[in-house]
Amino acid sequence: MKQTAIQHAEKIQKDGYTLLKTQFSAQDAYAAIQEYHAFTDGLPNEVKERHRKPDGFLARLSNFHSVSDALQRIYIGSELYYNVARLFFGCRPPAISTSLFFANGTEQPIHRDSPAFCTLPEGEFLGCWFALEEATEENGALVVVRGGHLLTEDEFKARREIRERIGGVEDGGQNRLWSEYQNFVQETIARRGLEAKSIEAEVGDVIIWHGHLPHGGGRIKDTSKSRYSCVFHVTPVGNPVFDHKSFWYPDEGYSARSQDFCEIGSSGQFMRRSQPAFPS
Ligand SMILES: O=C(O)CCC(=O)C(=O)O
Ligand SMILES: [Fe+2]
Repeated sequence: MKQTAIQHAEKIQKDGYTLLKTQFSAQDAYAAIQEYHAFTDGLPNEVKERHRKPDGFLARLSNFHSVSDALQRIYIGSELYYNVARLFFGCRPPAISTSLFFANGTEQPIHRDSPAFCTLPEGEFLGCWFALEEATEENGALVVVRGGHLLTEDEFKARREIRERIGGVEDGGQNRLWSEYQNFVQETIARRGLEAKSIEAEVGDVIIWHGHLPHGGGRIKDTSKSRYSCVFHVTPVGNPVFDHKSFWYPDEGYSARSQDFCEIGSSGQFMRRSQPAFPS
């Protein structure tokens, strides 16, 4: 039976994620992949080589949606996604804060995105992953820890302990804080006996995860295979989003990302103004 928007929003609250089947066409997915190739082919060789990974694919590209008509079409055409996100945000419309475009699976260890998308109040963030190609055991499906977003009992104590041990966010501190935090998340999951499970997806599917949901990229059996996908990081329109500095030092007065939003076409939906880039 088809689930309604409210059932999906409830599932995100309860389980930390939900899967929306077939929200856009394979044709639009193909168009987005073609646009990605046109864009990356046009980059200077030196830039491409700098961002090429050992597996031959380019590293993740942020904010490609800002210049891709096909990605914008896919995003605004997904009505169920919009209704679910809107309900989740207490009836405030979602807007794209940033996005990441992946050409293949990531094999990212289990982590929470929350240090990178720090909101006030916390948790006003959803990761919305759009499958431009199927994602399976072969090319690395997404992995989620159901219910792991609710494990918050030691949260502030652990953050303080890590912060005091590592120190500031400069000179590589940011990366060490990130990995220590993710170690804490993984240890908490293990202690509570939760297990990661993989979610296979078909082209056109959308997986939405809660900002605190531990998730990652599953093992890739065949590393020659692509797994095109785009994940939109969305927040309620106009809600300030801070980065890791505020996550770790909330009272230091670090400023939020720019609050310059523009309409996506004439859809009545919004995205933060941005440019594609390879994040470091
Ligand atoms: O695509 C994946 O394998 C993981 C992506 C991810 O963790 C993210 O974008 O936050
Ligand atoms: Fe993530």
